[in-house]
Amino acid sequence: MVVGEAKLNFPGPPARPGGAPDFSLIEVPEPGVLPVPPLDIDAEASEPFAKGMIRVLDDAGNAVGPWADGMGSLDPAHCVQGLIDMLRMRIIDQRLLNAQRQGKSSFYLQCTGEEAIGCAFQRQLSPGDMNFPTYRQQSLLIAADYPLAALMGQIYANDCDPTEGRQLPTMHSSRDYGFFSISGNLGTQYVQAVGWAMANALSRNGQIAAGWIGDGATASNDFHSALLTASVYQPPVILNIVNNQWAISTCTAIAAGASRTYAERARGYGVPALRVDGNDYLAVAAVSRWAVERTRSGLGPVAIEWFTYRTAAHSTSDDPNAYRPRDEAAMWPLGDPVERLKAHLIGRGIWSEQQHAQKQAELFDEIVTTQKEVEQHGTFVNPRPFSPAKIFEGVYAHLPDHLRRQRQEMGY
Ligand SMILES: Cc1ncc(C[n+]2csc(CCOP(=O)(O)OP(=O)(O)O)c2C)c(N)n1
Ligand SMILES: [Mg+2]
Repeated sequence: MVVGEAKLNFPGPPARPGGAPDFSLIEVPEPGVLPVPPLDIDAEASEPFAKGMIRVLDDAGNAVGPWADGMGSLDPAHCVQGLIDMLRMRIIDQRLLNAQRQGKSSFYLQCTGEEAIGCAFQRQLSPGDMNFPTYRQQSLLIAADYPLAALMGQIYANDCDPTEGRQLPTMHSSRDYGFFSISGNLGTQYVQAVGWAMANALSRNGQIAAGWIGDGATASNDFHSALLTASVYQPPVILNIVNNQWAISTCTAIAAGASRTYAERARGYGVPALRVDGNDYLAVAAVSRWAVERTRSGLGPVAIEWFTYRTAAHSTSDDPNAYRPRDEAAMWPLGDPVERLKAHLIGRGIWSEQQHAQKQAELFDEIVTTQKEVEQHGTFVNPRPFSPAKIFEGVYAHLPDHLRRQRQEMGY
């Protein structure tokens, strides 16, 4: 028997600024290897899916394996729509980042590199289904065709903002577009999604919920209580884990601990779980369609770990060059979701470099035109603030007397 000394483990990232990016510990399985499991798969049988990784697109842009054609995601119109959704998302993120840098808003937060996840997932949902997103799932709104003026108005907190200046920029809210109000307290989305799904199972209306959480936030208690509750009551909920390798400046090894994957952790609660290449639009679309079908058929919850990389800063309040090598994003072994889908479509002859450039220019014009219109309604540079009386609206159906008096004292 080996006798040692007790010591603590302090996980760190594989490389720090000034060092060479190191992804040698990341296993990238061949695409096309894992089968499409039966919809009623249980947690035990889902082990290879939770430990492995479902991938469709190979390095040359070919779609391979049973997930490629089995779920109908190769339909040309669907693929082109996916590329346009992601391009639109990327341009909007860039424009709103620039606007914050120009002092026109207080805050912004991009999802660059993660566009495939929200865009492909949303296209598989139906009206009435409800996402419980974090601040990095604006791509769900893009693929739900949410009005751009409302999305941008929310960032400027002007009168185009449906949340009327009450929420931090990026914390959108839209019942009609299946996007539950974002809570800044991470992890809460998971318990809310499970609770909403339970209520909907009781009323038998056929709608499903989707909870969203980042890798870092899986360390919160809410992650665990939501999974346990889902495992007990079997409500119609898809529990998404977006593993983008970072939680602000904290590397994913801290939240992962000794677990091999986050999908494995979910499986430990008795919830079937799959892990997917989140930078592969076709894999995301196919697995999302499978999960939606399973959940809507009353087969209980399912967890999905989307494996990706946060290419941009955490937010406009963050500088990743302080804690990771400058060129780490460019070295990410699973590539860029836009480039990979584009290469696939060009390879199939249903897209071209010329069409791509033209579409990008069209989208840019459309987005800039809307942005200019929305900015006329007020930004931090030309503020047109809401009346302070707004704080008394939108919370109570009937304003309590003490608040009515306070409003009167304020002169409204
Ligand atoms: C309960 C709670 N704790 C801490 C924070 C502060 N916080 C905001 S974002 C963030 C990192 C979250 O990382 P991750 O869950 O990986 O999501 P990502 O930003 O990578 O999408 C933290 C710690 C918070 N908002 N809520
Ligand atoms: Mg993260």
